[in-house]
Amino acid sequence: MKRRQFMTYGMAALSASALSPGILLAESTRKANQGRFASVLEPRMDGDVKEFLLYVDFHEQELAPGMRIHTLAFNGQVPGPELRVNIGDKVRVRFENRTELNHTIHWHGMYVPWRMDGVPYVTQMPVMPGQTFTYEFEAKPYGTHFYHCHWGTLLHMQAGMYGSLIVEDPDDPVRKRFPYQREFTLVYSAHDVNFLRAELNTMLERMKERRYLMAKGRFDSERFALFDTKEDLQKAIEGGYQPPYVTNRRTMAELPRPNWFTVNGASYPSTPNLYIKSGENIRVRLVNAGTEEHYLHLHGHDFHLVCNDGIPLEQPQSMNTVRLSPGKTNDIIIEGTNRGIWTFHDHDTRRVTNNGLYPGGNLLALVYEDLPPEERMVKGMGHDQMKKMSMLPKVALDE
Ligand SMILES: [Cu+2]
Repeated sequence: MKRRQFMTYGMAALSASALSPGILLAESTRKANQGRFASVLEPRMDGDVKEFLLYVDFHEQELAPGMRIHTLAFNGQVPGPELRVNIGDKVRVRFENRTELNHTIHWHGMYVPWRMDGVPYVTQMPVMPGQTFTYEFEAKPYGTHFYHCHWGTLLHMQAGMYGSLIVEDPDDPVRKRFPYQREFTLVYSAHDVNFLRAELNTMLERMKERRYLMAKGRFDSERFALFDTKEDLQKAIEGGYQPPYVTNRRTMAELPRPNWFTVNGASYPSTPNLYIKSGENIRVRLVNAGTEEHYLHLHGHDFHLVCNDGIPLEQPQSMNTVRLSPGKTNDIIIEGTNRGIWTFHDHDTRRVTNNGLYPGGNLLALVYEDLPPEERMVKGMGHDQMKKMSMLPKVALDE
């Protein structure tokens, strides 16, 4: 069997098994699913101030079985932990930079004082390696927002520096209109792994160079001094200086072209699923922290678009596909009106692939928990076949 044929076969098996009702409703799947949402960061109370610690460090993220990449991550996870506060809360975020790169945090959609906005050289100096910066603001406005790094944004965001920020209102207008018990946050992103690898390596190399120059008193935040003479350079090399020649420092000829599409830091089959029961409403908070436009389509239902960029709509709109542009958040309510297993995915199907292979990317399922046992088989497939499917290797992605 040729390699390509094997892969096609492997992916087809994966498609059938990972979204089959029996597997989706298994206790182990449902338990694992809880780990596919960002954990909520608990604040420390300092008087009446909610204090959070966010740090950034390098992290290895598994996008799908067999596919790991290096990322920049808040608190060791991609996305970063979810911050949940009440409207009007006093919030303090101590941000620690544990990497050798510069960063800031921007509070996307929030009415923060302008000095807290996280734009380097505009509202603050970049938070340099080893430094800590404290952000303070009042939690407003209501709704689904997010935070992300604003230094080298194109790289740092797709490298993983983003997380959801939810401002709750005890008198929630959405909950009033559509009472719900369960909610799910889905944070979308897209990654060009070649770009990530090359740019991260280049930046790390530059930082090594800077550190050397800083130790020689040749570099500060305003000046990037090199060597005065060829002899100086030669001497430095003899003394252990590594010139920045290892990676290609030319400007990228084109913008990154993402080949991995993630929801909560993972691609299908590691994407989170949404669980619902007949008659139940669930709230889904959609955040686009990536560079791609997504056309998110739910099978078998219309849903209600209830918030746009966190702002509640006076008149919720019914639809089955929502366009989620970069930087947008949308809240939707799904009513449990059509028992079954339904996919929820980007209808630009280039983004339901992993490195060009379907199925992958931001494909996930809406799963009814009250599906009766007799409906938990794939139609036309016997029990033995199903069992075999679930025993096949989960993924064959390497070429
Ligand atoms: Cu950064």
